[in-house]
Amino acid sequence: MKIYLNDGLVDSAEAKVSVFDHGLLYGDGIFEGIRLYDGCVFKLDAHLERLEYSAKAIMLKMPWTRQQISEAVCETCRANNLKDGYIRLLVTRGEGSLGLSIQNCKQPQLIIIADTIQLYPEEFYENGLSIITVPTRRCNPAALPPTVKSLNYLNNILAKIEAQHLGYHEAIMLNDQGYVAECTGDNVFVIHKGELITPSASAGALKGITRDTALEIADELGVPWREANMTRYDVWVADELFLTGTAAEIVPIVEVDARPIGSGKPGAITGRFLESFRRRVSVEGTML
Ligand code: PXG
Repeated sequence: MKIYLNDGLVDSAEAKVSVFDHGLLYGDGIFEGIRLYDGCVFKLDAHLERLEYSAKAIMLKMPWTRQQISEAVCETCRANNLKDGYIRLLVTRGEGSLGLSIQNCKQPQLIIIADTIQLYPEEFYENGLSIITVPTRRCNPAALPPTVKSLNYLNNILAKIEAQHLGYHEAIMLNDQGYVAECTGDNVFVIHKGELITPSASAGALKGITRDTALEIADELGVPWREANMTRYDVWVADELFLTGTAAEIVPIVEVDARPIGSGKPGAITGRFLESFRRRVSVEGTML
């Protein structure tokens, strides 16, 4: 497998970073997870814009232009003969010293991995997924803005561990005020009385690229939508619920905290969103 490292492709065995890289020492860096569908990179520009915003927020100066990174992503996919897959793009603060100071971090590292993807089984889309709320909370935005897609995913990982210990694949995370923020790697949407509702970024949601696509689909389908604070109660009494994410796409949720959602079967509106999403990925994107 070929990996893109800083300024070109190297063999995966040669793709190495320093043990003094602040990405490793402190989770000091940012990343994107991107999908390749039938030779087209889905919403590449939106992912690279989010990457630039994350970099700006953590004061990491990237020495590459958007065009350079965009070409590097496509080059990595081509070099690995991929038509469908998952692209993990990381930018670390680079090699520094053992202190927190970034003064010695002179050279950010760009890593692009393009591989095949382990998808959720089709059964999750047909029958829906059961999830629970876990105790680990999303970070308070004043501590670390959840809109920054940083390499520090410990709170999401703890939430995932809590869910998996109880036999669940995904979990709802609340923010520090007790409102629903999102799931460990997916955004949350509720459908209630024909209206689509999702937590805002200020409630601790990542501005998901798939989330944005779901809002575009809502406009296309004429489904009214709004961002709002949601309690667990709002989730339990929803008519339909679904999650969005690059890996998951749009997954229907049929049970939360042992309460069936709606009829306990994937909802009809959710089905229309998933259909529209799958149509979009086959016609949109940056061609390799
Ligand atoms: N919230 C969080 C916290 C995420 O990490 C999403 C929402 C969905 O955003 P997109 O842009 O993908 O629609 C994400 C991104 C994994 C994995 O292994 C998933 C994400 C990130 C890292 C790993 O499942 N999802």
